[in-house]
Amino acid sequence: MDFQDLVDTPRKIKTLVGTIAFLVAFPVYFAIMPSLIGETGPGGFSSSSGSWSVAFEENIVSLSETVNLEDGETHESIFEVLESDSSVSIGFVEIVVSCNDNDDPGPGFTDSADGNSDLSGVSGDFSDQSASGNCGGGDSGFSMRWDVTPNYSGEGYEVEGTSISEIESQWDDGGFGIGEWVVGITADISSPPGPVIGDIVDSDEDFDITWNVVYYELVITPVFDIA
Ligand SMILES: [Ca+2]
Ligand SMILES: [Ca+2]
Repeated sequence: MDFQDLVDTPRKIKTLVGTIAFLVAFPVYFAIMPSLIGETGPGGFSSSSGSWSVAFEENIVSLSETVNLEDGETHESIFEVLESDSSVSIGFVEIVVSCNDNDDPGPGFTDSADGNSDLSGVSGDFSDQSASGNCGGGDSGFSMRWDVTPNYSGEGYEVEGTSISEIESQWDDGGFGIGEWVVGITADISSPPGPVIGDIVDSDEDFDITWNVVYYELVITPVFDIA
């Protein structure tokens, strides 16, 4: 096939022009690509300073259960946090326990609960927490929260004079927080004396338990000042 065969119809000319354009564009494309995907190290896109908008795309996984406890009884609530994609980090893990004691005929004798965590089955170095709360009034029950990514808020922001890799290293869960999060909840039931001696007016309480793990992906986009 000589050159004449390649260009003897308009269709062949178009194909040839397209092929040449691609052959020219191809090396240019691959020359630019590394700096676009930010894998070139110093001098690349990811380490260059600039103005960035940082956002957190969150995905919350929850577990809820309700348990009924008698005085002094303990329920171990277990929340299994699973590993995600490498691009996904854990912001925080929390447990919220609520209760509302309306078993007593008058004021006082409000039930309460204590919580104690056991994080021995969780990867990373998290401090155990204790909390307690009354089952009544405006602020019933108790909650606990552990930041797996330090100082995680999920609030987006803009930042200047830093690089993508610096932002990424700031928001990092270190691969921790995976495993079994356990909190033991112990009820303290308070009951007024019954009309008949030995009668118990209030013998138990319901506790609503909700666990949340907030996963997030960082979304970093350049900010261009248009003068
Ligand atoms: Ca009570
Ligand atoms: Ca009760």
